[in-house]
Amino acid sequence: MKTDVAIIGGGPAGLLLSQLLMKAGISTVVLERQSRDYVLSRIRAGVLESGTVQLLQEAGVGARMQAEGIPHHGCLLSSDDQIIRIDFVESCGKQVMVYGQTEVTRDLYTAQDALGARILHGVADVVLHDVQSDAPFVSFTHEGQHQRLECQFIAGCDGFHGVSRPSIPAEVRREFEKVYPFGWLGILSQTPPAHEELIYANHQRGFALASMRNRNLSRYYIQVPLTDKVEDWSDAAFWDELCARLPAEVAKTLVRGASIEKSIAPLRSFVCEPMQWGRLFLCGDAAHIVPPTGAKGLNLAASDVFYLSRALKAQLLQGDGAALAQYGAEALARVWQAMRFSWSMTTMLHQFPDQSAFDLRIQRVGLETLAASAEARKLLAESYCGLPY
Ligand code: RFL
Ligand code: PHB
Repeated sequence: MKTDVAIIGGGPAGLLLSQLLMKAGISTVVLERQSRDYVLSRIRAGVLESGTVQLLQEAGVGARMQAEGIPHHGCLLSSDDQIIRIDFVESCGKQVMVYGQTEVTRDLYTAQDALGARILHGVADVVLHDVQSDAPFVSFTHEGQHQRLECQFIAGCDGFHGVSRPSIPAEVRREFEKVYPFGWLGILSQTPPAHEELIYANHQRGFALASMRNRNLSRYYIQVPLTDKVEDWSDAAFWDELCARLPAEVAKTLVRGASIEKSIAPLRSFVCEPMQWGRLFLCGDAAHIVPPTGAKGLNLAASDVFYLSRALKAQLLQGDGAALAQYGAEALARVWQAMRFSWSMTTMLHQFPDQSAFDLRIQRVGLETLAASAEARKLLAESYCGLPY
């Protein structure tokens, strides 16, 4: 098999890259380890930056998002019963779109099918070869057959546990990591959202987030110790703990229901440098992970794809390799901004096991600054809605 760009991983990064390249007349093959149903059953991100929304529109996958997504003009931060509203439109003239990653992925599959995309599911034993040469290739097993995919470039879009990042030699790679001493227990429930905007709650019992997917589908999270298991948490215990952490007036009217999904995600900040090695280019979670507090994971995958698709088009359509040579540096500059933002939101809003009285005062003054200063709210809004590409 032969293609211009071999894409490892059929999550949002891989599918969006394939879509943008194919629309420009560049051929791709996507190799995905899981089945399509499995990829579509993963409940993950929910907030799209305005740049992500624009990119999805440019990719021709914006119609359902425009019809069914919910534009949000602000969000709330609460600390005990004090509530601070961040007005995105007033602060920075932007907004975000609440539309689930599952739906984005479904729309990408539909659009890729319409373009006749080559997406192979259930592939195993993926190995990258001759990445430093002009003729790289990927070997893999599909439906019991050992196969070879020859290509000009390889995009590593295979998430944090994929094979692409480890294909960069260990002596070249530099990894930066911070693991947080807690996780998020999340549930999805077929109930109306607690509030029309997202609420990020700092509480002495721990952080909580009230989010949503649509007018009758709510997504809630609570901070839990890493030792907790999903089985430890009945639905009733989850609702009680969530209500204890949200502002009282919101908790009073919160509608409880059966959980459709319940899972625990650990929180981590991680960056791999460089993001390119020879003809291999990393995109999305394959190169970096953020704690979800800033809603940046999926959006960073989209901005990587923006830079990489533009650079590959310049190279493959005009023979201009300047942007491709700069891909890693350009993407990493934005990645580190999002790292800092996600870390600062996480440290401001969570309870840490070894937190001192000093740390608590620093947290409190962070929230007080947001309450008092329009400039501080503007900075938060700019990062939350997404820095320009
Ligand atoms: P993905 O979505 O992980 O997709 C990578 C794809 O690569 C496949 N793969 C392989 N394919 C072939 N060969 C191999 N050897 C392979 N190894 C892996 C995988 O099956 C998968 O389909 O990465 P991508 O495309 O970079 O997209 C990134 C986003 O998915 C991610 O940043 C966000 O979902 C992060 N994230 C969240 N972000 C938010 O902004 N808000 C959230 O609420 C939020 N919740 C989450 C999350 C990530 C989670 N993970 C990764 C555990 C909750 C969870 C549980
Ligand atoms: C979500 O709806 O899953 C969500 C929203 C905002 C975040 C994290 C997760 O910061």
